[in-house]
Amino acid sequence: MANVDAFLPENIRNIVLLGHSGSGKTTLAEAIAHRCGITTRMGSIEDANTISDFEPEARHHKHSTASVLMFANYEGKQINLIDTPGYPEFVGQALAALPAVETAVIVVNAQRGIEYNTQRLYHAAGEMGLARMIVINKIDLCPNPPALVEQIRQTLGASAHCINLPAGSGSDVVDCFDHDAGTSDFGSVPDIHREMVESVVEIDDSEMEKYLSGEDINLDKLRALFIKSMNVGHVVPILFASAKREVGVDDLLHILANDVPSPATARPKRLKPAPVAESESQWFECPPDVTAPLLAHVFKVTTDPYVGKLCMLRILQGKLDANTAFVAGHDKKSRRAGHVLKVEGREHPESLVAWAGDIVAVSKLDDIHVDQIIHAPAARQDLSPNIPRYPTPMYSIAIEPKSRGDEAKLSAALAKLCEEDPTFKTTHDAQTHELVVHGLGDLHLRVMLEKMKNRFNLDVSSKPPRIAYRETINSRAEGHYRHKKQSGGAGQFGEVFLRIEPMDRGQGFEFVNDVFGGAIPTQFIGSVEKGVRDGLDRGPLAGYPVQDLRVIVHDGKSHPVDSKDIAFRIAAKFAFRDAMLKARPALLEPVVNIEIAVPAEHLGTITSDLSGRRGRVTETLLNASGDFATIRGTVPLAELSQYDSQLRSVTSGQGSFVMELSHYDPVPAGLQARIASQYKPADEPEA
Ligand SMILES: Nc1nc2c(ncn2[C@@H]2O[C@H](COP(=O)(O)OP(=O)(O)OP(=O)(O)O)[C@@H](O)[C@H]2O)c(=O)[nH]1
Ligand SMILES: [Mg+2]
Repeated sequence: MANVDAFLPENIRNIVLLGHSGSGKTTLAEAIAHRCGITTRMGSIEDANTISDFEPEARHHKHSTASVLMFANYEGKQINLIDTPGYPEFVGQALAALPAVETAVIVVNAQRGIEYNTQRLYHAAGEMGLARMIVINKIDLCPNPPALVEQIRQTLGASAHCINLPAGSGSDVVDCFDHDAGTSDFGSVPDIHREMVESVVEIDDSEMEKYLSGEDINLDKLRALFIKSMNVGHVVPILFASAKREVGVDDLLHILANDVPSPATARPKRLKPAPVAESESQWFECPPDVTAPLLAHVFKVTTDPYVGKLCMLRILQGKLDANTAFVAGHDKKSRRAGHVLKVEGREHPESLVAWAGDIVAVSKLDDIHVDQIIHAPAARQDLSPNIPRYPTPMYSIAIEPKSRGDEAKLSAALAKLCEEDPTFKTTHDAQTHELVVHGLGDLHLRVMLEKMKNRFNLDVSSKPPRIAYRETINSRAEGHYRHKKQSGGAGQFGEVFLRIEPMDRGQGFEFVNDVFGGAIPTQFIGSVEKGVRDGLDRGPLAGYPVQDLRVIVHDGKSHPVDSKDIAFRIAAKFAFRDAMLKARPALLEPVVNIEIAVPAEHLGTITSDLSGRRGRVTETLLNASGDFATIRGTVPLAELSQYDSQLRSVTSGQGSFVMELSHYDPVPAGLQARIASQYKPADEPEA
C-alpha cells in the first residue's frame, strides 16, 4: 500500500465527535468517510460494518464502546476525526480525546433534543478551549426543528446561529448564511438570513454601526467575523444533517475544511511544567512549530491483536519519522518509532513523516504510557499534558479468573485495560482478599469483562456490585494503646496516645505529630503514622476506609531496647481504633446525581419510585415536543442495584438513566446497625 501523505499544520483539522448515545456520531463519521471517498459504500450500525464500531463489543451492543480514530482528505485538507462513545459510562474515552483536537462537533439527536451527555461534553469541550459546533442530526425524523434550536439556545446558554436549515421535511438542507432565497422547514430563508445577519453584527461594534446606518453588510466579512468568534468560543454554529441519508454532510465538511481552526490558527495547546505551576498563565504554550524538537502527547493507548500495543499521539511540535529519537516522560531511554502509522478504524496505513499538529500512532513500544509527553532529547523534559477531569468510578464488582492459574494473565490484562480507560480502576480488597474492578456503571464493567474474553481469552466470574461505604466520626476522642511482647526472644514495646477530631466532609485525612520531649523518639513517628493508616484502611464499624478526620499523636512511651518500628505501628493502629470507637463513628454511603430519560407518560411512576428509594427529585423537564421527560435528582447508590433492568421493564425498554458520584452522606441508623452487625474484624488487639 502507498504511504499516506503527510500534511503541514495549517492544512490539518483535528475534530472530535461528541454527543449522547444514539445521536448518530458513528453514522456521521461513516457518511464523512463515504463523501471523502474512503469507502465506496456507507456502512451502518444495523449491519455492524462501520469503520468506527469495529471491535466485537461495539458490534454486539450496537453502540460505540471506545473512541476510534479516522482520517479523510477534503478540499486539500486532512481531517483527523475521533468518533467517541456517547453512552455516559464510556465518557472517559470521550474526555480523553479532547486534548488531541482543536474542534468539537457536538451531535444532537433531533428527536431527543439536548440529552445529559451532550450538555456535559459541550461544557467539557469549552473548558478545554476547543472551538465548538453543533450538528442537529436525524432531521428526516425531526418533529419540530425551531423549538429544538430554541431549546439549544436556552440549555447551552450559547450564542448559537444556524448556518443551514432543514428543508423538504428533513430530506434536504438549504444554506442560510451565504444565501437569502428559498424556503425551509423553518419558513422563509430571506427572513431567517436577515435575523442571522442582525444577530451576527452584534458581535462587532463597527459592523453593528454600519448595519444600523443602513450600509450593506459584506457577507464575506461577516463570515470571517463569525468564524473568528467561533474559534474563540463566543458563537456556536448550528448545522442540520441526516447522516443516514448523507444530507448536510457536504456543508459540514466544507466548514471543517475551510473554517474551523487548524493547529496553526487555534489557541496553542498548553502543557504543565513541573513542579506544577500554580497559575495557568505559567503553563507552557506549544505552537505547532515544525522546526522545533519533537513534543507529542500520548493521549490514547490500545491493544491491537495484530500490531500489539498502539500509542496514539498528538504531535505538538516538531516532526516524527521512523528514525526520530525520543524519550518518554521523565526517563532517559532513547527510542525510535520504526514506523509512523495513521489510524483508520482498524487499519493502520503508514506515513513517512508526521508534522506538528497531526494525530498518528506508534506500535510495539510497550514502555510508553498514556498521558506521557514524548520528547526529543533537545526539547523541554519537564512537561505534562493538560487533561480533563474524569468522573470517579464508583460501581464495583469483585472478579476472579474461572481457571486456576490465570491470575497472572488476569493482572496483565487488567493493567492494559486500565491504561485504555481513565475511568476503569482495580484495587485489592484487604478485608476480603478479593480483586475488585471499578467503573462508571453496569454496562461499563460488562463491556470490560467482554474485552477480557474477546481480546485476552480470559473467562472471569464476578460477584454482585458492592457499595463503597466509608466510615467517619462525629466527635473528638482520645485513644491509647500499649503494645508489649516479652515472651521469648527479643521483646517489643511501644505506647501511643492520640486524639482524633472530625474534619469537613470531603477533607480526607490529616496526620499531626504533636509529641513533645521525645516521648516517642522521632525515628518512630513514621511507623506511628503507618499504624494510623493501617487503621484508616479498615474502620472499626464495618471494615470500610475511614475519612474526614484529623489524627493528632501527642504522647507515648518507648523502651531503650524493645522499642521497634513494628511495635509503634501496632500500638498506633490500636490506639486509633480505641479512639474511633469512642468518637461516635458513622457509616457514610455514596450518593449519586441521577438523570433519567423516559417517555412522558411514565413521569409519575418514576418520580414516586425514586422517593421509595430514598431519592430526591430536583428537576423534571419535558423535551420540545412534550413526549419525553427528563428527571434529575439524587439517590443513594445502594438503592440502585438492578435499576437498569427495572427501568427498562417499566418503560418497555424506552427509559435510560445516567449517574455520577455526587457526595457521601450518613447512612440511616437502622441500615448502619444492620451493616455493622454483619462485620467481623479479622484482627483484634491482644488482651
Ligand atoms: N433516521 C435516521 N437514523 C439515523 C441517522 N443517523 C443515525 N441514525 C440511526 O441512529 C442509530 C444510532 O446511530 P449511531 O451512529 O450508532 O449513534 P452514535 O451517536 O454513534 O451512538 P453511540 O455510539 O452509542 O454514542 C442507528 O440506528 C443509526 O442507523 C439519521 O440521520 N436518520
Ligand atoms: Mg457511535
